[in-house]
Amino acid sequence: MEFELDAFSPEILNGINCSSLPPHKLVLKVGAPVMLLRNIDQTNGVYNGTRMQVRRMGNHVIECKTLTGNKAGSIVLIPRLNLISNNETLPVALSRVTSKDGLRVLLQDHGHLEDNCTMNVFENIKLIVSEDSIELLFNSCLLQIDQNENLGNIFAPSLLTSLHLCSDREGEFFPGINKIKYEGPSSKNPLSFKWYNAEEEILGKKMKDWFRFSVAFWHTFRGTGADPFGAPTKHWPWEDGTNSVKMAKRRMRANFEFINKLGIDLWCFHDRDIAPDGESLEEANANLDEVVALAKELQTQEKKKVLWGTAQLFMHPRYMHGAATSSELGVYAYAATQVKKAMEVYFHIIYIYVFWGGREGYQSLLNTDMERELNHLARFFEAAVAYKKKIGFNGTLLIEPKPQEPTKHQYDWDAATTSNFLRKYGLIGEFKLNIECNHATLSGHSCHHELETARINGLLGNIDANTGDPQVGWDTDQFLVDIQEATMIMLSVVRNGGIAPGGFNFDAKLRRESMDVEDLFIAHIIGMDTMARGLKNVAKLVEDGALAELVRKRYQSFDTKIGAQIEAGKADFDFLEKKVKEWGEPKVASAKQELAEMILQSAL
Ligand code: XUL
Ligand code: CO
Repeated sequence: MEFELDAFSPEILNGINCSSLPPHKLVLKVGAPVMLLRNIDQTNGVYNGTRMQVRRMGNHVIECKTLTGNKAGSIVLIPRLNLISNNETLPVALSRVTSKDGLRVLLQDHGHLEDNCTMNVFENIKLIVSEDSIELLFNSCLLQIDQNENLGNIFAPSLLTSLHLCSDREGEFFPGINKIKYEGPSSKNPLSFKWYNAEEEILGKKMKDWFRFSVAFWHTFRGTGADPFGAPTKHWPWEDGTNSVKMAKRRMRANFEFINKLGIDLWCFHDRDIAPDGESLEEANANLDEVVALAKELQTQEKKKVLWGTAQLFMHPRYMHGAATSSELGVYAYAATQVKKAMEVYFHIIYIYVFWGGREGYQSLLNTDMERELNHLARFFEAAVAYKKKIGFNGTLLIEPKPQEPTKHQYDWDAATTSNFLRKYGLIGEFKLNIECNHATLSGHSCHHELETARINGLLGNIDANTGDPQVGWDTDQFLVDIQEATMIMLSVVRNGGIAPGGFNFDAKLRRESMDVEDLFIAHIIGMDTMARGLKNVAKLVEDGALAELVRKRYQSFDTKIGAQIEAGKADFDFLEKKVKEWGEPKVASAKQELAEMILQSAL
């Protein structure tokens, strides 16, 4: 019999057109009456048997007017879905699901499923079982499964026997990855440090104390790999696709395991990336309280601390015109309230509070009162200083300059602009700067330039260690892997005598195409190794002394009595004119730039 059935080719079967079967090919025209053969949205009257009239044909949907049912006369969109799954094991019933109400799952052996477990049913489907619910994640959308429903549409029972059971990730998030150790430059193990040796002493300080490395929570734990042209690429195994407080807490545990395994003691975050925003300020604050309480507990237990924390004043649409520089008074007040809450709850867990003004700037000067906005920004910072003092928070306040992106022009353009702003408004003693390397290059400077500008103004507070791509003009936030750049950065840090209580925060993300959990480790390892090489190179330069000598010699004409008079501001123009007449044409020495470059290279 089977053999005989096989003898009919699909072409012949498709050609059968009889009254009891729907035709193989349905040609629709505008105005044609049709009947739906599947349940799409029963509550809205779009179900198996609904008669409709076609109004318009789109590439992906058909617009129809319903003729029968409880919502007759309404306009509905019917998706033109392919009913045949191209994943052989993916049940057709599931592939048809367009809303969570439409899903039915037969949990034949639910008795065997442990509570609090997550199962990867397929690549894009996860089943999460907890005490009071069973949830299904389908392409990261949460579908709640009602166990009491009549199990009509079926998940093939055989699938359940092949489910891979795993824990709810309250324990180990990075199984198989041990604590990263220093193995030296000859090691070929990607999960080892080749240069960063935490306890090794360089120029009188342990490496770990020069760097005070930190993991940026937003990139490492909230980065999805999405870009303006493409969907998320990262699906970390501990994520359940929700933005719940429960998920936020699990992610926090993952963060502590991650920094522990990397041998890092610090991390950085925004309020809204550690805890979900809420429908109201009260709800958002309650979420933050709950997650921070866990972070505090874990910090104490693991002896970790936050390098810097901040409030996210750029993501929510309310901040579209700015936060402290918004044209709307209510937004200014909301931003103040958010910073106030952040300061209160971070108080005991952070070293530094950072202000980054992604929306503090303008898109057009035609509709902008720049003077007023800058005055508002200064008032906002003054109020933050006052509040910090009021509550007795004695951490450092930093401003992180960035010239643009997302705003066309950001007021904290670069280190020089920001220090001028601080001076103008009498805030210079209250704030320092958080220099980010990719922001430096966006402003047309090198990171070394920005660090030197901050350093000579006594404003170097912290470094957001990352880099851009020389061929790309935006903030790509890559892990810094250029040994020469790292050496220049460390020249400034060593000249500054270190940056504690600041440190090096990896404000850097994996490339979109790197999606393995292991990549998170590798990226931080190479970032840490690169900075360690930079430090070691600076130690060589310091011991060698040739570069410092070159610079000293270059200015030696000022190491004289008259040079000292000039530097002390005691040489007026009449005096200098008298000297020029006495000396005649000055001799000018070579700048020795290539020699300086040769000396630097000998240390790399
Ligand atoms: C944006 C940036 C931010 C800040 C914190 O370019 O660097 O992540 O570091 O808001
Ligand atoms: Co940054």
